[in-house]
Amino acid sequence: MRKILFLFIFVMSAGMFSQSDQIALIPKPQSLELKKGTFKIDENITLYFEPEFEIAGNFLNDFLQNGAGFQLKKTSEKEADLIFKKDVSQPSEGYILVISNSKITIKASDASGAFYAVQTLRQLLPPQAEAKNPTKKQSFSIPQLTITDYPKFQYRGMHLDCARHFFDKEFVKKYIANLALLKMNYFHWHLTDDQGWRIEIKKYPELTSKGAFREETLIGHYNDTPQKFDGKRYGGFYTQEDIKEVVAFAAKHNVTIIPEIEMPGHAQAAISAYPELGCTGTQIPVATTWGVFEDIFCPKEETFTFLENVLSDVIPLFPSEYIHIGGDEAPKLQWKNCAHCQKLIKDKNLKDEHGLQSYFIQRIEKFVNSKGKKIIGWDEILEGGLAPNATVMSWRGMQGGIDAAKEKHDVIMTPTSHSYFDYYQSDNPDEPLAIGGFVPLKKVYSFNPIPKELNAEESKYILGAQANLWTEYIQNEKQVEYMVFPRILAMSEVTWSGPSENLEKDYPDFVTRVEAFMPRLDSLNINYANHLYELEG
Ligand code: TNX
Repeated sequence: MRKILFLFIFVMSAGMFSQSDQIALIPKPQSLELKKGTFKIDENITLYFEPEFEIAGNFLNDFLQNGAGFQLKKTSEKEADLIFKKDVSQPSEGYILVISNSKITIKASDASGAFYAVQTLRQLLPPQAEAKNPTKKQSFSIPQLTITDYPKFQYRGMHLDCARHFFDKEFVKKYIANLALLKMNYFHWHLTDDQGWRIEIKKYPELTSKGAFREETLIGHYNDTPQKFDGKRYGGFYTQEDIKEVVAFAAKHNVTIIPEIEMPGHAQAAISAYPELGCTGTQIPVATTWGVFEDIFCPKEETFTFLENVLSDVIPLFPSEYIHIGGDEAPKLQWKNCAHCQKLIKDKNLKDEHGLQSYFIQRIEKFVNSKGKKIIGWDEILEGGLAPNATVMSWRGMQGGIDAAKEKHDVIMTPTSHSYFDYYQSDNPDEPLAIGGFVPLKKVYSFNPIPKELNAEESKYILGAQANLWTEYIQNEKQVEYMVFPRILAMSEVTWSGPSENLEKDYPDFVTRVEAFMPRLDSLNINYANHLYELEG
């Protein structure tokens, strides 16, 4: 009944989508005008693209090769049936896709726009086109239409914590490919934490030989009694060759990878490998439980040298203009008890340990800026004074982002309330164990990254939003996907199409498209949660 009602509302409110079985575009384009008739894509269709649109053109041909068993033959602009045309009047990352009875024309002003036109074209093909290696050549009929589209936000991100649990490079590539399908453009790769250091650093081999492995893992809730350990040595890391491979893969998917190297907190794995980086100098193990730990980097010269050497190794691996330096959850007890830290506070005329953290981050920022890159930090970097060029990721709610925007700093919104996909998505008692919060699909869909506290001028500093997947309780790939899908579909629509202005109307329409999208997720072999869309959260 619910389904019929949704379909009814859907057809009434968006006549353009009346072929809902076929058209389930996510994120929803800014405008879509459906025409009568279809266009047949088969091996006789020819292709033209300018060199600037090579990534998009190649993606389309690789996609068709895999899913339909043929490629489009390249020909001249005049003769081609499917052409990519440069059109400087299109907005950044935007495109126009026109499918007529005889031609497909894609117009874009930049490579991203052309790439996203291809993702839309891909979603117009039936889900079977996503399945790999057909036994015989396929052909597909797609509707004639005109789509005019562009993103509301320039930053549309998804995060994955590969430190608490390790996911191999093949899975990370699949994760990135799925972002591309949804027109998301940033992958925030959480590479270091208390429970594991996951990126090879040539100068410091013990970061990975020791710091990438822990003796055993806590299973069960923070408050479970008795707590249990699984008794298994656990770990893994990415070599620099692995990283290069993933970065190259991301580039072909128009995704920028932002690496995160955590400091000064969440550093226990690094300190376990090199105890001199801590304030106590004692040998500690890689953490085996979850939470926030007292052992953090000590603001000594040798620590700064270490971090600068690490960053010098990391920066050339990633084309991203941003490097994420963490900055969250750094307890200050050890800095309170460390004579060197107290002397530094006095010498540099700092207010207290928060001032010292600000000094720490600013020093790192200077170094990162000197390499031509910008830092992003979690909202704790506001405490004690922001580093001059830092972008703030607001996670403990929206307030950090509001404060940063008022100080004219760029902001990425990632509040726990709407974008923590490690939180429960349903109230079903059979849900797999998760961290305590509750973020159902509708809650994600209701997200507006622009807080009402900001005026139009200040709102410009909100670059966009990101969902985070922390993996304390997420032990395998299937569970990663279960937590991410379908909630990421909502985040993609919020950040690309824009926040809903009429939830009661838009949400049922979205859910109908989510349901129609599921066969595509099946074809892509993605595990997803397919229940309880009504929860308000
Ligand atoms: C807080 S979000 C953290 C992470 C945890 C997460 C669990 C942030 C900057 N820090 O270290 O994994 O909560 O939800």
